[in-house]
Amino acid sequence: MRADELTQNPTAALLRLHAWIHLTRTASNRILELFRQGLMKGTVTGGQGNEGLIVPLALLADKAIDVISFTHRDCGGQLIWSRHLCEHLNQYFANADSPTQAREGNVHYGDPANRSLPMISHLGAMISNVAGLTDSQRRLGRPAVGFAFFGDGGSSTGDIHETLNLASLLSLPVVFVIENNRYAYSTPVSEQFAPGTELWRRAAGYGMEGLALDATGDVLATAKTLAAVIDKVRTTGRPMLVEANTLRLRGHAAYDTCDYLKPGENEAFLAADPVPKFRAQLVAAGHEPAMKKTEAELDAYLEACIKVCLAVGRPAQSAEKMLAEVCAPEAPPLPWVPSVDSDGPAPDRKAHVTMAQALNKALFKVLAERPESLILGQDIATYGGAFKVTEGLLAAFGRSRVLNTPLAESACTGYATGLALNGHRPIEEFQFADFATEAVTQIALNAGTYRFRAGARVPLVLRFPCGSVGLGSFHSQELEALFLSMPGLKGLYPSNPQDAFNAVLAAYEDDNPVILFEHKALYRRGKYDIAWDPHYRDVWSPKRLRAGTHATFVTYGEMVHLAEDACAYFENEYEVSFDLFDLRALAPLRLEEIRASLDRTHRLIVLHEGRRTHGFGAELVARLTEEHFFSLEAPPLRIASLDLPVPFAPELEHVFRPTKEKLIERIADWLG
Ligand SMILES: Cc1ncc(C[n+]2csc(CCOP(=O)(O)OP(=O)(O)O)c2C)c(N)n1
Ligand SMILES: [Mg+2]
Repeated sequence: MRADELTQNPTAALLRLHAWIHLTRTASNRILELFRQGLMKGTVTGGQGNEGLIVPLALLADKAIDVISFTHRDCGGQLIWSRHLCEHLNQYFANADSPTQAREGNVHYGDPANRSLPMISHLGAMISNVAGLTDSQRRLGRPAVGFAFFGDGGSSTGDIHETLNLASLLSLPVVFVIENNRYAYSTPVSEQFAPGTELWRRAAGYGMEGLALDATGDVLATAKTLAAVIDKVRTTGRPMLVEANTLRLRGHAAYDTCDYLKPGENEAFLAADPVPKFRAQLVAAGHEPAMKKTEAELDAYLEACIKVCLAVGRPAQSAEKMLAEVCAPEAPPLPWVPSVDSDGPAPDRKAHVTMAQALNKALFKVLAERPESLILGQDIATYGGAFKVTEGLLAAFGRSRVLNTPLAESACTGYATGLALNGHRPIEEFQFADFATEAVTQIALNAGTYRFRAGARVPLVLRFPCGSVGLGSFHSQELEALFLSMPGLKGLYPSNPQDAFNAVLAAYEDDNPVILFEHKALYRRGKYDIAWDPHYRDVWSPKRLRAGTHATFVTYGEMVHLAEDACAYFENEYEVSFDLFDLRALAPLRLEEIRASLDRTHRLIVLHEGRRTHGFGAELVARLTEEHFFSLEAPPLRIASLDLPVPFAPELEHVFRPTKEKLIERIADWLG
């Protein structure tokens, strides 16, 4: 619906609004009935009372370019944006034709290919994705507007603050809409904000325009206000915050007893219901015959769709298919210039660099050769990053490709995810891996699960400077076990400059979120030659560094160097040799070569820097021994850090983590 239709042909516009509002309300009511009949699983959170907002807004959005993510109150918007009413119903039935292949329930679906992003339960999480995808559209030259919704309850989350600030800072044309129905589940606004709080006024604090509108009143007036907002945001490119007064007529969800409502409150809600008011207004204007005809047609259509969807079978129970679709399939290699630099083919050219410089070279190469790339993070632009890995990139590629970000790891990761969903390929630097815990929801629950939930690709590289170098608990974490226990995330952990260079290219061209673990002690651990390596993708497999017979020794990251020293020691002193493997890729794990080694050596040593309990080594030992148990000649040796927060003083850190001396001692004991 074009904005000018509201004034030039108001009758047609009113009848169209009425048709969608009627379908939305009846579909929502029927879904609730079907749920109560036990035909739908999970839960149902109705949008009854929100139609006066979401229907005009979704009709006015430009569905060819705009970006949106609906909430659990936005049934009307889902119907307008989706391909067919049956798609919506199939999702609720969680049947074989569900748009999420029945992997997600009720409102948790969208159409990422058409820029409708499926919500996750975590309130507030989606709005940064909308901001990112909208920016992606703008970068591609499309005058898109984003629409991001959250409730009065969701407005208290940190993601909301982070994203409003980010959107204003970066001038992202997003309409942020607060659906204020005065309750968060059972909690009234009086227990959410200080008295007198008007949420839309927060806009001023972010340097954006804000306004309040009553979406329970005159639908045409609401539509005109929204049309003006959309036009302004599209033209100015600036975000806006709209607080809409809405209603939640059926409680929080189907199971809600609503006994927390004050006497008379429900009656007051029903009296304010925009749907009968709008209908009465149209009847008074003489439109009843036309409306009745449309209503009858839509009611019959809804029932026909329900019948069709009820006949669809249950989803196939294939573990293989689900497992195969957690990650996007392997993407074809990108046409890199065969050189460590980008100034023409020079496969033989070498560079003598530290690992930090190797990473810098790889990032330079990506930015120079791949127009869809950009990098973001704290202090990465002018300053060149806390570890100077991004030095010089701003000068070469400018601020739109090399972005300093505010301290907002969650929103920045959500923003990067939104960019990635639309074909951009962001590389995000976390100043220290530790701060990635601020973005666990965005990384692990959102970006990592998009593929499984919605078939979307999220090519995203997350750089984690990790490991202990005398900086204590909050600048030293080894987070591979935390993140890689979540499905959908890949992880590379290079131990030297060449692998680090290769890992950037391999991670970059992957269609999934890839965490690049960069041990800080390796950044400047000496200079080595790096060269163009046509087999750069081999970093996804372990590399055998030493051949030996006594045991298979598996490690990664900085520990590779301790292991090398220990292996040399045992070879020199005891004539005991080990098959030493640098794992390089932590997820997915490719253990074939290591298994073959274990078949020869029958003994296993696993070493890593992270804590022992629930550490990554536990998974390695379990996987490698469950198949080789009866051929093992010794219990596996697992060496890791103590189960402590990382202590600060060098003497204490020395006690905490594996050292060369401790390693030799443990292996010597084990050898007996
Ligand atoms: C971050 C987060 N915390 C808790 C919940 C559980 N929860 C689901 S809906 C809800 C209330 C939401 O209220 P509001 O944002 O006002 O939206 P409404 O349901 O009123 O439309 C809560 C607490 C959640 N989904 N996300
Ligand atoms: Mg609410």
